[in-house]
Amino acid sequence: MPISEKPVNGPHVVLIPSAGMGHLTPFSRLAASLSDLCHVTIVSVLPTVSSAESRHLSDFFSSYPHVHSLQFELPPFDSSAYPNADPFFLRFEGINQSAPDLITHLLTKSSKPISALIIDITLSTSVVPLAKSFGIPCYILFTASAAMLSFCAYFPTYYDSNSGSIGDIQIPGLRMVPVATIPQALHNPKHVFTPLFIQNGKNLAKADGILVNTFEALEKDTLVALRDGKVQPGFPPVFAVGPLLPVNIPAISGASEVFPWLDKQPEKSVVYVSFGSRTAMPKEQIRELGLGLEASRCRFLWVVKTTVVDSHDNTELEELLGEGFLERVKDRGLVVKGWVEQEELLKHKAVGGFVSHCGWNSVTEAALHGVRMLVWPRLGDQRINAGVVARSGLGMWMEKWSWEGEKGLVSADEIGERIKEMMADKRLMATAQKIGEEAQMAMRPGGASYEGLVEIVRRFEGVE
Ligand code: UPG
Repeated sequence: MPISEKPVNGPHVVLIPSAGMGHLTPFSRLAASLSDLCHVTIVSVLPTVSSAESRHLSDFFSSYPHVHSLQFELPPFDSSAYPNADPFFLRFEGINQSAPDLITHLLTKSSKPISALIIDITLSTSVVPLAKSFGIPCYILFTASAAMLSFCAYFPTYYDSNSGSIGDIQIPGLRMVPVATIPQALHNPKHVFTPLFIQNGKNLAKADGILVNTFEALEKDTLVALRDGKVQPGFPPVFAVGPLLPVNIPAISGASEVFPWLDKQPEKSVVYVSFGSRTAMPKEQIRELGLGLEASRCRFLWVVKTTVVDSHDNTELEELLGEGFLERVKDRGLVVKGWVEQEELLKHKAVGGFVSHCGWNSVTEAALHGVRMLVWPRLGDQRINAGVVARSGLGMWMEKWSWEGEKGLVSADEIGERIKEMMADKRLMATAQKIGEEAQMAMRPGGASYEGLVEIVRRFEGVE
């Protein structure tokens, strides 16, 4: 069925995203695509952690009025047991603790019987068993790479058989994940994230199916190993449904100077620099990055972020970047704080390279538009994602560059040299363009990811 023809009847799928734009963005993209094939409800857990999430939800529901919104006010959560914990990790834990109330609320308020749930991986600990107890099929939308999915699937087995100590991990049927690549939090058994991650990994295997925001051409070997049960015997069916296409919502009023500036730059000349929605670098490293961009002599558009939660960010650019920096680079660099329309920006003809923290949405957006990358992972799944970028030829990964919690600065000279190298590398540019064509093809009718989505809706129909 063409994705543009809206069915009058059809199954009803309820999406439960988790906290942070990195998780909400792929869920709203999936909701938009599915809403052409079936009835869709999105559960919003309120209040959101960041302002970006709150704006995104309100814009999304205004632009997609046929997607039903169901709000759930999260009961107060006592976080005193986790001093200094990341606010997004705390929210994952908070939602899990309130999951029975959330599901009861959903069953009471839902306007139509529920054919299936699609939930975020961070909620699988609590929601997969609850869904089973109510007889509702439960799928997971995995918002990171299939490589990270293979790691999540195997990690609990590894952890239990090594009594919690961590070294290099050989994923069965796939490759070695070096200890330095493993998400920081997992090195500490007492970290709020560690038991949650292990439980989520165990419950992943009990879901009715896993949707991954990736595509066959990018991660074929990993998808095959997961489907063949090599990584984890008896693993549920895995559907590659990406790169999920952007939603059509009005631009958030953020840095308004960006597009007029880009319009004036030569084709493929601009390096776009951004570390996602929630990754803040130490101030000294931000200064080195600025000096590195200056030393590269490339044109650049840099989105600076100093805090994990956007509403806490009050630092002035001049103070952050050092006196005179903005004046010195003004002819070829634009530095902004706040939200930019990244997906639109990556599509712009002036953008020729992307320096990124390797959040998976950023990778899929660069892939969709065939933009080469220089990746500097900072935390969590990002080094595992970086492996995908490097293996596929979409970009360069500087494996020795620092990662959150490690000492030492990456110098301005080194940053400048690598940026020049990326922008001069014609082979990298050609490979990225080819990946872009494959990504676009995957999402067209007949393409593997598009057909994956159609197949999932057929499964929902079977249980309606
Ligand atoms: N974005 C904008 N404008 C901005 C900043 C971000 O549009 O100014 C968008 C961006 O286009 C993307 C999303 O926000 O769609 C950010 O997602 P991502 O690139 O994945 O980064 P994070 O926000 O850091 O994502 C979190 C984790 C990351 C993980 C991802 C998916 O930090 O490691 O891969 O979630 O699970």
